[in-house]
Amino acid sequence: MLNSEEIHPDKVSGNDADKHSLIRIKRLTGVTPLGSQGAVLHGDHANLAIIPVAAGILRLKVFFGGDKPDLGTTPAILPLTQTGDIVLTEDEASYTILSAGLRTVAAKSPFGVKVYDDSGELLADLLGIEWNEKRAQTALLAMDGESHFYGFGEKTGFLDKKGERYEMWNSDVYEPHVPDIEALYQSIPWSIHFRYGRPAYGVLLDNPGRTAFDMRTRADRYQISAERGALDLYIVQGPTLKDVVRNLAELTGRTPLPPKWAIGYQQSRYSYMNQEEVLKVARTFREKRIPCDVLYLDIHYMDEYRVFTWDPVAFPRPQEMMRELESLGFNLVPIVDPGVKKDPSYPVYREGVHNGYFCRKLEGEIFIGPVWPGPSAFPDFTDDRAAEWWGDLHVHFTGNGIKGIWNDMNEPSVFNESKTMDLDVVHANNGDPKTHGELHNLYGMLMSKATQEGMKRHLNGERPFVLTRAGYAGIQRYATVWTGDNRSYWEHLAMSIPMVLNLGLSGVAFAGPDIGGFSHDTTGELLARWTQAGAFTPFCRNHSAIDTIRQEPWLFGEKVEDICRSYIALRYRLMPTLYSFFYDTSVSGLPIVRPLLMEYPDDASVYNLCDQFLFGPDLMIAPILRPGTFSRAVYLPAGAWYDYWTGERREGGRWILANAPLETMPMYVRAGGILAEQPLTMHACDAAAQAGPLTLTVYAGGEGRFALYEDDGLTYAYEQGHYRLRRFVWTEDADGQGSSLRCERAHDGVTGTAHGTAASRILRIFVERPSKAPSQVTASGAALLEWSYDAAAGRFFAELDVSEEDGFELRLA
Ligand code: MIG
Repeated sequence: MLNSEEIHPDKVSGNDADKHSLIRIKRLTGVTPLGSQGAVLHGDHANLAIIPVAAGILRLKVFFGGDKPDLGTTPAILPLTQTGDIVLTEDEASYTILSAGLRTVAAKSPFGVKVYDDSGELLADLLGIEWNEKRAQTALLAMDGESHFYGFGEKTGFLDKKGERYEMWNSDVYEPHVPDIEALYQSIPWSIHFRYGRPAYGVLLDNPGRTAFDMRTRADRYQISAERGALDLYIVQGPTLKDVVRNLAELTGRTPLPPKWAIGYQQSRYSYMNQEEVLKVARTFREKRIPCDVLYLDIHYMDEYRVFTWDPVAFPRPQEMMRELESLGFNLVPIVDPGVKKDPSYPVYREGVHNGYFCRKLEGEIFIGPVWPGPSAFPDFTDDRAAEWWGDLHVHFTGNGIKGIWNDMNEPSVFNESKTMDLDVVHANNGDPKTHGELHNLYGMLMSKATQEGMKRHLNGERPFVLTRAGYAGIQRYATVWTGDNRSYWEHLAMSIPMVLNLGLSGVAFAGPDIGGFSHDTTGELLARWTQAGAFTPFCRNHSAIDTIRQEPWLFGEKVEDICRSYIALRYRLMPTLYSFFYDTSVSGLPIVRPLLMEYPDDASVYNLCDQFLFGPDLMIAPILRPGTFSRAVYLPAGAWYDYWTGERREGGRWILANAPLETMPMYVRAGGILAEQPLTMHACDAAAQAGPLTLTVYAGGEGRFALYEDDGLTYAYEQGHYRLRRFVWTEDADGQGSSLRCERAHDGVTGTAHGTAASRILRIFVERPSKAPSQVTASGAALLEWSYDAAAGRFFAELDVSEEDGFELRLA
């Protein structure tokens, strides 16, 4: 414990900037064109390469000495090929580079770079580049009183990061979810600069060493700095927030479609201690009819924490356990840490040493650091040979029917003073050796990449699931992210929302916190409220720490159990909607859960609103975030909204007071919203869900769009076109006399039931509050089996047989 001595006046040091003399580019002295790649601007002390890499994406890389920059990237960046011409011109005061979507003007003296979009609006305004004698470099970018900041991956605090400073250095700090923590498990060096009425843009710093984003120190500029290695920036054009995030996806990729079971509810505990306990938890879920898809094995399943082993006493017959789990419809996801026990009789260690797969010092000595198994070696995932070896070790799991892996401690976390690997370890890096200090933030992502690719090699065409704690930009291509060791605090329930929203704005759509909280003891009320909110985070897992109260949903009395059951069930009923959102993010890169600002970028009141969020574009989730609280203020943006529970119509553009007894989490659907539901099942891949009728609910009062995506939920057959995409469009006649729901089959590659989706399906359609009581209802392209209108509720219902049709139109008049 610290006491007040911590703030002793003698301890307060001066500002770092005073201690170092800073050098900066003052003026430009010349230019070297790089042909179709871009150009190099020569400064008085350093050079700046300006490389348009894709439409609307500009790379700016500072380098010292020579004419040619090293244009290699980290694996975060996808291979991009610039299209279109680059035109370089010079006048007395500046150099101008025209490229697809952008105009970049570099002023000669004093030096500065302004990046404009093709409508002539100023995006990034780079005021300067400076560095100290150790060549720690900083880019200074203009901001003003109207600036707001988003992104930064996994960070604590509120949605808008203005006035904050963050470090990017993957860190395992226990219980780190406090506002002043600057570095967490994930490092996504990415900021979005947003101002109302101005085009938004983002900046990615592709440097996996220690970097920082400072929106705190100066009022008129924000600073992006790299302690070592290159200042390698990507300016990403908007103009809207959505465009910025879509363009980021061009650069760092999208979340591939997960297996459907991985988007179901998941239950974990540090640890389920033995085989019998695992099965008991599984059976209890089924007995209690609480839907659940996945159970987790934390570190106790291993033989003295040796990775790729089973504890022979606690887990004597894993195959038998897996068979029962499978028959109950569960998947099992075991934890895999990177540390390999230093034990000369342990095959994994021996193989790793023998083949040179472990991280080493320059002199050849293997880096050994203490983690759970005691002194351990760490695979060098920067070496493709080692990564492939590691990936193939997972046959240990796939051979037992395991399809998902949980990567923990992969910052990497080491139980020593620096809390991580020695910085002078030299990673092989496929022939381009670099120190751990230079590559630190890549370690976790490369572990998950090796894991995902290895699992994929051994799953016979099924999609693997990988969950990770550490990551870098691009992690979404390989793994789902959970936010690490939060606590069972109401404050952490509240904080999990902006955290997941900013992860989504950083390219990581598939993320979520430990529902109920990891450390500290939850209460029934907290678990009920957290499960309500958690039912709508893309990743939905209840997890808790050793030595805390157990946290399965049935342990806090009937009322809490009922609440957990009904919200988890709601997630399962909405599975067609959720899965379609996962499809959408896999092609667009847009997040599944969104801050209101993303959908209402002109609304001045939502720039930091993060105690409510949108699930997809139309469904507003307003969780209760405090104990003993049974109502809350909810902001409804302009337009009409429907109370999900009562159907009551509310006018937006205002705050309302929502009623929220413990069993109710306020939810609202935008007028024009369309939600797809299926019959309740106990796990996501249950065939009953595919066979049962699909229900679409249209909330009238505005134009609506929804794309329904279906496939087998399990394999890569969709890559060969075995999926079905239907676009629903709801329109209303201007005179209020009629409306229609059109369905267009955008893709119909599913043939028969072979790929999991039956070709013929009954569609049940509800329309909440059509503008008038329909008297004439017709369908073309589908058989109208029946229809009715409940005048009291203002609800229209129709049942259609949409088998074998290219599309249909349902018309209400
Ligand atoms: O706390 O493996 O964040 O989810 O249960 C140290 C045990 C190690 C940290 C993870 C947590 C997991 C725990 N691990």
